[in-house]
Amino acid sequence: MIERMPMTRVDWTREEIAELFDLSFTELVFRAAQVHRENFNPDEVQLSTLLSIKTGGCPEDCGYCSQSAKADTDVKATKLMDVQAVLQAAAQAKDHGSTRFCMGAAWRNPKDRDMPAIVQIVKGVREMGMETCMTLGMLTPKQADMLAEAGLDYYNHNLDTSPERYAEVITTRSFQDRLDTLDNVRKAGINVCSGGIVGMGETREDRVGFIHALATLPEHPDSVPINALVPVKGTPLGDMLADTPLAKIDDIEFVRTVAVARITMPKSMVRLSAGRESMSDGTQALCFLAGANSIFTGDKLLTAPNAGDDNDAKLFARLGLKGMPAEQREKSCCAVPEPAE
Ligand code: SAM
Ligand code: DTB
Ligand code: SF4
Repeated sequence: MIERMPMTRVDWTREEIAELFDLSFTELVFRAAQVHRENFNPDEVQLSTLLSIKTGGCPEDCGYCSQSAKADTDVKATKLMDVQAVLQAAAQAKDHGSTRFCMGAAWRNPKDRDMPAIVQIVKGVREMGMETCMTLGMLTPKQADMLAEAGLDYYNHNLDTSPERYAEVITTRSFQDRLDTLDNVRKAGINVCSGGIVGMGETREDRVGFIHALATLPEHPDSVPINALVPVKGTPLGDMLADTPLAKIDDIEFVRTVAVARITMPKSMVRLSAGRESMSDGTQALCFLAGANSIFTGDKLLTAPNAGDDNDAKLFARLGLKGMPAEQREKSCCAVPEPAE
């Protein structure tokens, strides 16, 4: 396979990233907007739809997640959905204007017996002309190769927070486990989608470390989801935020995080992911100005509520934004490698 060359800086230092965060807000957003328009059409936002194809009962203990078997939430565990039911949902998403269909499973990792159905789903969604993305937990090199062969376009696997905070949020796997799966995905030739969550009571230094970890991967993720924690009652972090409301992230700091992601990873799609449902239109507008250019559409994420198509249509009309055509994204994004010198 041809080696893909990093086309943007992957040698950011923590100090440089901290300095970006420290800029005045107007200067930071101005710089991010400039980088955004040098690489993308700033009026276009990619629309993706999410579907939980296997919900709840997950053996991992991620402190934010409603689907962990260790959390005390209302989420009911289900089996992997039927292939046909998934394809039906994908067709509906396409009718609603989505160009990418993202599927999530509450697994630590897929079992080998799950792989034939997963492969059928990827092939089926691709045949409809949509981009496919999956997030299934940790992958072995062999599983990553199977997904690549089926035609999977993207694999989502988040680093979630800084390496030093990781063990406070999740104890059932390590930061290195995450890096290993990202490596397997990249080596299989699948585009990487990796980001994380802010608003988990972390410090500014953690946010610096989180962006630093992403921006210094051997190659920037093609897509970087920035989630704002959706606090879920019965999860350790949801309960922590309910007890200490002051730990909630400030909107301006959230926009700063988006802006720093845009500046340090100029060619990546920066996705304003979970948390939009409780975000004001003004904050979302600032995120788009600061370089966010992808969202999840619809009323539901995996288990948590999302902003909803009606609200998004109104917001897009107010802001003069439009959906990004799939072929446009292909042209503007780092997913298309340049030949090595
Ligand atoms: N089990 C797989 C995994 O962990 O990689 C895939 C599904 S998991 C739900 C995908 C991502 O959703 C997590 O890495 C996390 O970033 C995000 N997420 C989960 N719960 C969230 C919450 N309550 N608020 C914000 N983001 C959340
Ligand atoms: C990502 O970073 N955000 C999406 C997607 N990848 C799979 C998931 C958000 C989940 C929000 C909580 C929930 O719906 O349970
Ligand atoms: Fe499981 Fe993923 Fe939720 Fe963690 S984030 S508990 S791995 S579904």
